[in-house]
Amino acid sequence: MIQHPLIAQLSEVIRQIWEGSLPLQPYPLPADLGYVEGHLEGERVRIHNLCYQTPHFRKLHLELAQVGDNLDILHCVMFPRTCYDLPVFGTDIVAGRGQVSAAIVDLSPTRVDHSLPSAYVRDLTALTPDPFQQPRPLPPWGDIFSEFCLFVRPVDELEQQRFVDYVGQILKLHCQHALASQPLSPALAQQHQSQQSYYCRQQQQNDKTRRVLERAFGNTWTERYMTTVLFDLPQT
Ligand code: 18B
Repeated sequence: MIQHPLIAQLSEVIRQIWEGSLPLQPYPLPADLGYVEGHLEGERVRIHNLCYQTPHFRKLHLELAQVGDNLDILHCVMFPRTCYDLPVFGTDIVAGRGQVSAAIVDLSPTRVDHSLPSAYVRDLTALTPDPFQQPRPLPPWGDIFSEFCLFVRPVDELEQQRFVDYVGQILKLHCQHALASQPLSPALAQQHQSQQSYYCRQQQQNDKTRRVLERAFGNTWTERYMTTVLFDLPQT
């Protein structure tokens, strides 16, 4: 199956920005989970993972998944080390039969009061993209996202391009802010740790992700995958 062009394009943008702006080190994924293929009762699922860490990020994860010959998924999360006052960057694109049904991107707060650092608020406000025709409502577990969260079904190539451009811009600004970020006090770091844990536990409740994986890999594997590869909790 050919990758949806929007997914191919965004994965290139993410890799280039990471490589161009961050001091990447390898991240050791469980040995059997870098490339996986499953085909239990439903369709065949193939998953490619790319994973790094840096001084500011405990984990940079880009995952490309293909389900049967009609679902194509890009998943990316940048988990900061909890001693920095940095939000969690996350993006997900789900495309089926040539159509993108979901495109989401956010810089999600890790402060206890759910605010973003003022430099982020300033820059994100300045970058506000032109409106999309089909915004989508967030699911109940989506209380983790910021007021800047963009969740849409892009209706045409123009909107797809607008989405990729926007993700590229906020990813660049996030890398710049991260590189300049100084460590927090241990007491504050602990708050960021518990907020980031909440982010992970909420994401683990995404039944749409879970169902796709369960049909190909079964319940036990999926639980392990969602809690160790996709949304593992930060260490204290
Ligand atoms: N996700 N997504 O990453 N998910 O991982 N995703 C779907 O059109 C996968 C993240 C998010 O409306 C759908 O409804 C699989 C991150 C939200 O109830 C499918 C993987 C974010 C929704 C998948 C994956 C995120 C959503 C349904 C592992 C945000 C809407 C598509 C590779 C930062 C949920 C549709 C709802 C939907 C699947 C968000 C099939 C398998 C990091 C909000």
